[in-house]
Amino acid sequence: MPVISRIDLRGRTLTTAELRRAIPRAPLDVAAATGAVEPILADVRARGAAALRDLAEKFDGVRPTHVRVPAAELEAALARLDPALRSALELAATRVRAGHTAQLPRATSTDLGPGAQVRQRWVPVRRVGLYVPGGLALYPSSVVMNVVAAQVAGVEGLAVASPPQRDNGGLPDPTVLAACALLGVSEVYAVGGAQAVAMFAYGAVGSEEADGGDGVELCAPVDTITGPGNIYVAAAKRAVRGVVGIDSEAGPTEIGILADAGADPDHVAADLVSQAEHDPNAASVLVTDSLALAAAVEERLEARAASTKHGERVRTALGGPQSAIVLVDDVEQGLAVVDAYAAEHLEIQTADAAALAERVRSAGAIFVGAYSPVSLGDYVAGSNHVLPTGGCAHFSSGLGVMSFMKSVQVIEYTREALAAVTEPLVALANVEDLPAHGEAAQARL
Ligand code: HSO
Ligand code: ZN
Repeated sequence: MPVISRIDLRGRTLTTAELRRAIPRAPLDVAAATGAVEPILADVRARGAAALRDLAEKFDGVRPTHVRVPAAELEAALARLDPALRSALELAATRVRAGHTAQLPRATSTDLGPGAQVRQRWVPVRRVGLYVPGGLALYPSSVVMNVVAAQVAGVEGLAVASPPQRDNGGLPDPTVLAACALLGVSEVYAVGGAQAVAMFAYGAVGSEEADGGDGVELCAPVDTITGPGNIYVAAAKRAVRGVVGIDSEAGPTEIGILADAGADPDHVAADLVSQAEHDPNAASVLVTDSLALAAAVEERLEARAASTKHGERVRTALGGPQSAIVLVDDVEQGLAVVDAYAAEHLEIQTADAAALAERVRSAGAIFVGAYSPVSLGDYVAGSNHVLPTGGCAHFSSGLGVMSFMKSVQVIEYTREALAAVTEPLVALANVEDLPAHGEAAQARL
């Protein structure tokens, strides 16, 4: 069996819908988990910390003494953090902070005539809950991406929840604790899964001495919940959406690479493999007009899959229907294919890569040229690695300061400015059979 399959689009003229279906995606059935999470949400809502302890025992195999991690434990975790890892996290945070500060939106003010003004100002949400998964998908770098974006947005209250670990005395993973402490996050909970989403959405009161006692507010409700998680976390976020804001639902991770004959096949293969090591369902897609490159990449994929640490996972991901080498007539057709695919990550390794990148409408993030691999963006580029998957890049953006901000419009007119538009205002009010609307303006004149 070849390590990756081929899809041949050469000589074909495809409709928009055919183009969008040209590269298959694994279906993600979040709704299937709804039934399982509803009783959990209800339990946490009704019983607060007592439910959180019971659910930890059931799902994480440990009953945490402290639902909220004591400050001393955060400090201890930071003190034990490997110095090289600490400076790597600091570099990541510094670059992400710089990249995100530049995203801050400016207030606008529009004069619509003498004395007629409409303004728009941007405000951060008051309080954010960040979920950090345990297990295979435990990424300290994701803590940096979420926390720094919220901090730069100006969010005042930032709480983190991560599952209690049996081998860490019922506390979350020590690297997560250390990353929180490093970033100045002091409100951390040993709560996992759908329970964490419920706690953030509804808040929770204490139940034992360690929580401050029965009836004492252990965790206040948040305004926005972000962070990745398994299908139960996704289903729980979907269920509380509307009570709180959520970031987009994360599906399996994806890389699309648009490359021509000039690309280095070993670098292309390395990047396809690096995405595939995340998950057996990860998608690695190469789009190229060069048969020679396709063949060379296949050979390099074989070699890299054989030698890399997570070779089995990589083989499963590369061999799945969601991964492929797509052959196209030319770079122009390739551009249409990657734009229709709307990959979470898109690399462009062609002549004139920067000019091509400008023409892409849909991708979570674009990595331009030979020296911008996706793993750079995963960690230390200064961009955010929380990006839309599953084609959501057609209509949504990656995580950034705007994920934690909202705008308020401010309207201020003088008497004369109101008088100048009262006639059309009344006309619109009357046609909608809402004459009191018109009267509200006329009464002032
Ligand atoms: N490529 C992942 C992010 C990540 N990679 C975290 C390593 N750690 C999804 O964007
Ligand atoms: Zn990655």
